[in-house]
Amino acid sequence: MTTDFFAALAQAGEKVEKTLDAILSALPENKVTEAMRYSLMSGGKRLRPALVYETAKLFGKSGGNIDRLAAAIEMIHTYSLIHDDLPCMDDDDFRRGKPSCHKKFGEANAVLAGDALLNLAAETLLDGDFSAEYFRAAAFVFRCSGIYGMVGGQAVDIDAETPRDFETLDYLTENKTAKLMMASVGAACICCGGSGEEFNALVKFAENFGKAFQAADDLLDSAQGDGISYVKILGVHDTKARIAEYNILAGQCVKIFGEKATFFRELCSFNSSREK
Ligand code: GRG
Repeated sequence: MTTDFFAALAQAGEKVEKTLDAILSALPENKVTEAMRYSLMSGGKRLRPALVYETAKLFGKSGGNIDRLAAAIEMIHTYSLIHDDLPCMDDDDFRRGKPSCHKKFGEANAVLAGDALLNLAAETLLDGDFSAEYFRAAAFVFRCSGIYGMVGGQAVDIDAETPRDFETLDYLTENKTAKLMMASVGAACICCGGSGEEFNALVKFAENFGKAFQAADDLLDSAQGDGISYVKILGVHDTKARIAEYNILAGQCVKIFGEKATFFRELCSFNSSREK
């Protein structure tokens, strides 16, 4: 990866944190808002905001609506992590090396913090400068994060009767993990007036990148738990081969953007070598 790649990632992090901080500062002070801040500002990689900002850059765009998209998607991502860590889901005591939200604030506050973040994501987007494109972009974000997307994937994941085969793994990875990345590039593309061809290319990139991302996550997670994972179904060797295949497919998707898509290509290399 080049220094430009890391600079772009850091810049996306700074920008989204500025927006998030401004939104959080206006909230009333209580245990739930403390829990929201704790989870939102605790060292996430900010990959989804980076996908939003870098997509906008492909079209030479930036501005308030793009900031809102990046912040809203990071809120949805954070709510999903808070709820996923709860005892009734994955039951994780730690997140990003710190006590998970419910361990620090108790289960009731963690449930409400997640709920409030999802709601705040909607409020943030509804606060935007509306155009027909912006409306379609916001609708795409919520389509990708609900039962047709992230929640739908999680529903299959937690169902003990789900067949433990590759087809199921592929379905739930596309929904649970990739859909929010597809939302990031797709919504930004719509917002910036991208063509249908550009939208399809970016969303397909994010689908392949998201699958590679989940497979890399499974390789990093030595615990593996009870759920379904690439390593359990394919083994370590074939999981690595899959990641390489997804990276190639992802790279092909963004070819139409030529040199401008360097960030997207480097993101795939970053994923293959990441340690967290
Ligand atoms: C509870 C509705 C609901 C959904 C939960 C996203 C999710 C579905 C569960 C989280 C656990 C998990 C393994 C999700 C897959 C996606 C993933 C690898 C998330 C972690 O994303 P990163 O690495 O997180 O971008 P950071 O910490 O960098 O923000």
